[in-house]
Amino acid sequence: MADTDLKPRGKTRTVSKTERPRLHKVLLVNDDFTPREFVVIVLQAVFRMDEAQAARVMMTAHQQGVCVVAVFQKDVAETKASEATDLGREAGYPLMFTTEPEE
Ligand code: TYC
Repeated sequence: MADTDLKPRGKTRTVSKTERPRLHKVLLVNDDFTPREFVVIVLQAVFRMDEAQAARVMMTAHQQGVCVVAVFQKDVAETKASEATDLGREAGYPLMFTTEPEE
């Protein structure tokens, strides 16, 4: 009798790839009202930067309009962006941090 069994003879192998969650950028957006020193203090407080790093990030946003502050998992990025934006709002400034997925 002809062999009509179409089951694979060899061992089948399942290769499971664990995809890493995409990282999200936190962006600092320039505005015309928030004092530079205040932006530096917020960057130090929320993103644990030293004063020199924070001043560089602030100046990049000031000159270019926006600067990447750091990358985190989505929930961490969103929480930190909210915390930092809230500190500005509580002090009466329009300081804005946003998030977006990394490419
Ligand atoms: N442009 C502001 C000023 O001249 C300072 C500033 C820098 C504000 C960066 C926001 O993301 C910012 N006072």
